[in-house]
Amino acid sequence: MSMPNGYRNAVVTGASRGIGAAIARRLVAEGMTVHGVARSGDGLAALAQDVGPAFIPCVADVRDVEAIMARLDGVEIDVLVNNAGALSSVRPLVEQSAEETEAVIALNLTAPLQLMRRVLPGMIARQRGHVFNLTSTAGRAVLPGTTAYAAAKAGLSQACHVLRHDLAGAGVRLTEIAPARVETDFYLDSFGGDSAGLREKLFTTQRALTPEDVAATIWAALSLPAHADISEIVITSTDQAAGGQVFAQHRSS
Ligand code: NJP
Repeated sequence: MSMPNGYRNAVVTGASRGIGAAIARRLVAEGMTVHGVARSGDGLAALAQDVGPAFIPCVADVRDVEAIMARLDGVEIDVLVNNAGALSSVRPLVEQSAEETEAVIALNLTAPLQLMRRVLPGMIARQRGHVFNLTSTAGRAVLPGTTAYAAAKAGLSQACHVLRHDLAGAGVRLTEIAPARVETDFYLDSFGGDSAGLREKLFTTQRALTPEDVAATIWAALSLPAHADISEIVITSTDQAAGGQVFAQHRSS
């Protein structure tokens, strides 16, 4: 299978489940070799078993960028998807511990910046590459209880705007994807409590996006001609508006 723009190797962070696993699965299906980063070896191994040898597990904490780069030594990375992220808890900033606030920023903002800092020089030298940063509608709308997470995602979004100046003329593309609600375990971890009830409310009574919708969006941007660079995409389900502040009750046809 010939890849668009000669891209062969991708790195997807947070590939053990959810959106990252769907992206990895899609890129492998389209013919790419995907290095999937996450802390959970079991999740990555299960995906490798399912999709085959073109998916290569890289068990690492995304905050340890040098460990990841050591594992990827010699790989010409054409596509980087900074997807690993977490909301942590949903509560006022003053109720978070100092450690929790710091961890949210380290995961959602510092790690993607550090990974881009290390991966972009190779892309620029080869004049070939595409970086995706998964941000959030929480970085654009006001969702109470998400102060540190929203700040990290808004910060990553602004970093993309500034980085595009550095990248102008380099032949390297940079796309921010800001999804609204996607059906993964993301919220279940953050809200705690009755996960079956929460799942019913978040994903059935109100319709959400699927991880595959986000993977298809990434593929659509990737498969454009190399000079066409989509800067940002906000994607929501048709039942959602205003960055998650408004949900219509789902009306099935
Ligand atoms: O999250 P989830 P999603 N080092 O919880 C990994 C954004 N987003 O797929 O390490 C390395 O199902 C974790 O693996 P593990 C969101 O902010 C989502 O929904 O094994 N990896 C797992 O693979 C995030 O940026 C929604 O625990 C680490 C993955 O990250 C992206 O979309 C809405 C790690 C998380 O899987 C994917 O979220 C929105 C670490 N330190 C934005 N920590 C949504 N779902 O509705 C975590 O606006 N991971």
